[in-house]
Amino acid sequence: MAFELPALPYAKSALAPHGMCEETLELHHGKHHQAYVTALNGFVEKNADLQGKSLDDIVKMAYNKPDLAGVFNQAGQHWNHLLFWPSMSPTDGGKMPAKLEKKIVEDFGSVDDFKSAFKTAATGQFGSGWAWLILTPAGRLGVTKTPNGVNPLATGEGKALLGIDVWEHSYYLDFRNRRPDYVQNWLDKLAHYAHAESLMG
Ligand code: MN3
Repeated sequence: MAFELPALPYAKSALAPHGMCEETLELHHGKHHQAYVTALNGFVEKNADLQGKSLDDIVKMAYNKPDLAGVFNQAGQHWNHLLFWPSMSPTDGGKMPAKLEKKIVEDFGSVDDFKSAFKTAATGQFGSGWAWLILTPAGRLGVTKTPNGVNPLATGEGKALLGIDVWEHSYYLDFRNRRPDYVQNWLDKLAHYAHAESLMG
């Protein structure tokens, strides 16, 4: 069973009023994410060890394995984008639901402190990568950043609840080189906190 590119959970133009234009989503979802899926399927076709494995299993088995570095990059990026698309919402972007807010206040002090920590991680990731809101194995919320295609499933840091793509392809058409503005806008207008809350369990 080959891996597939899922449809976006909203129209390609739906995020434009909130700072992510249709062309960004057209290229990012239709070209970049599709390319990761296509390349991953190419690796699986040629490697019997990968066949029949779930995406989670491939991410975990390929992480930090030099002979599977190419596989990891594609599998990791497919996994990351599967969380990225529902991490944004055209209708609920920026709206903080009560249960998540309570937990954020417990673990970060305030919503502003959480946003500040997340922004520091997302802007501090040198080069391409991701920043994440995670639920640690100890049951606390945390913020972490990862390079390239790495994610919290691979590192074992925790369960990813929300993920922002800080590769330049994610923001260059809308914000050019201004990554801090992209991240701030994302937290305030795009981030789908209700989806993050639904993953807390
Ligand atoms: Mn991307």
